[in-house]
Amino acid sequence: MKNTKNNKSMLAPGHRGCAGCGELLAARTVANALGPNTIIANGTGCLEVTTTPYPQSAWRMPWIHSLFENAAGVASGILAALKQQKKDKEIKVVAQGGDGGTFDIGFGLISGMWERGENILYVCYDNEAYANTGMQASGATPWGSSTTTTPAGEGQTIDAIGSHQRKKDMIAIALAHGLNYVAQTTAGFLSDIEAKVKKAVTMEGPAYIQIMTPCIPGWKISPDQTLAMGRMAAKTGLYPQLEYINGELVNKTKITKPIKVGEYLNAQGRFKHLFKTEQGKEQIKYIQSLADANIKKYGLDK
Ligand SMILES: Cc1ncc(C[n+]2csc(CCOP(=O)(O)OP(=O)(O)O)c2C)c(N)n1
Ligand SMILES: [Mg+2]
Repeated sequence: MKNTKNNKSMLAPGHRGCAGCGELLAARTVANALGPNTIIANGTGCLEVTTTPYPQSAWRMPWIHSLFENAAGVASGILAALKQQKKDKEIKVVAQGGDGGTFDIGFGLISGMWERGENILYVCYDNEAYANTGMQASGATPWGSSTTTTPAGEGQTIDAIGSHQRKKDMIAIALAHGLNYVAQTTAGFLSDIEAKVKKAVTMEGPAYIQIMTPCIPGWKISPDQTLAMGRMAAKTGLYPQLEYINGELVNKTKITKPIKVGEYLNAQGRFKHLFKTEQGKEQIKYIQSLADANIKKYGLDK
């Protein structure tokens, strides 16, 4: 067995995340890419709850949790204090949280932090629902997903398909704030996460990285499917790997042979109901049209 004392990972093993958790895998990759001269402000959610059961912490770096909604506000305060001490050039401030904390509940403070142009990296771990409290739908929940607040049902009403709200386009919202660095990737590509974090910290001003992180119980997948789901999400076109610098799309990972969304959806329990009814099958066609639109919008086939 590995001696954990010699394990230099910034996020130690032995935390309470589910086996195969995409969020923990991505967070460890982010933390290792950031290194020790970093202070992280974390919103409430699975990432916080599983890594810091009081009085323990799995973080081998300065890390603070205050409330669900205020990771960005806490990060702004930390940066102000570092500036006062003239340490803001040597220590990187990072705020992070889940999709609920980012797309919905913490959004006001994130928008303010971006508006102020502060030199803070924000990382969103997007498992497409409020996972920590039992998988309620968030602004990041995709069309057709069954969650505890949008449960799939019987019959022909639109409610039977699960969520029938479009996923909020946070990448476009981040770009609209004029951020210098905006990127998207998934937990299926750990070296891509690492490269994007390392790039983001070289940029002056606010930066945003959004990482799709498959959730074992919430997506009703097995622990060995995390990487495959992350990769498939990108390769369908539903969750492309993108990198914007100064508002320009400078990097996109090409999709030469797109995977059909049906293959991706059928692998997950949260979409299983769509395959059982005619109405559901219509939704699969609609979800395919969303993936196709992304491929066109970002020129992923070129
Ligand atoms: C103001 C406030 N509202 C609700 C909660 C309850 N709550 C804690 S964690 C959580 C879900 C977090 O979801 P997300 O941000 O997507 O992170 P995940 O757990 O999915 O990683 C909720 C609703 C809270 N702690 N504070
Ligand atoms: Mg979530």
